[in-house]
Amino acid sequence: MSERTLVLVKPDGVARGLIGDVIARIERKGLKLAALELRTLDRETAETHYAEHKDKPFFGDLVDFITSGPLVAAVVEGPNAIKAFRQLAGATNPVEAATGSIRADHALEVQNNIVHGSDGPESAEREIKIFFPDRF
Ligand code: DAT
Ligand code: MG
Repeated sequence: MSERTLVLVKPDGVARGLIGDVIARIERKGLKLAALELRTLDRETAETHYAEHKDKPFFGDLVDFITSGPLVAAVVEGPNAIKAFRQLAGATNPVEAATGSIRADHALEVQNNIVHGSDGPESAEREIKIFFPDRF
């Protein structure tokens, strides 16, 4: 069954010229782009997107980071899109991510880990509404 997930190429990925690499991996996997946009988040949108982490010690730094420059927001769809993209991304901490994943190939530290992907159907629906409120 086809499903949708929200993917971000975070400001570090954009600044390092990795938009094309991330999109190429999505396409190579067989997933489809249903929406794609470059934008810079305001703090309120960033805080809403990362609301589940609001009580964590790293929340302030996370919001600073995700609002620090342009990012790419995408809706990606296909069979098992949520898990499929999480597999492409690799584990949150790049030094624990599977060899060959985006985070393992391109990152060293947990905050600057290049991409975001929704972690389940409810978060996907919630996050897609934040980024593309009128389109899905
Ligand atoms: P993921 O992005 O793999 O879904 P998450 O939802 O647990 O991971 O955390 C969201 C982001 O917050 C993550 O991509 C990077 C940052 N983060 C997570 N744990 C962190 C930590 N211990 N220190 C600093 N940043 C952290
Ligand atoms: Mg998460």
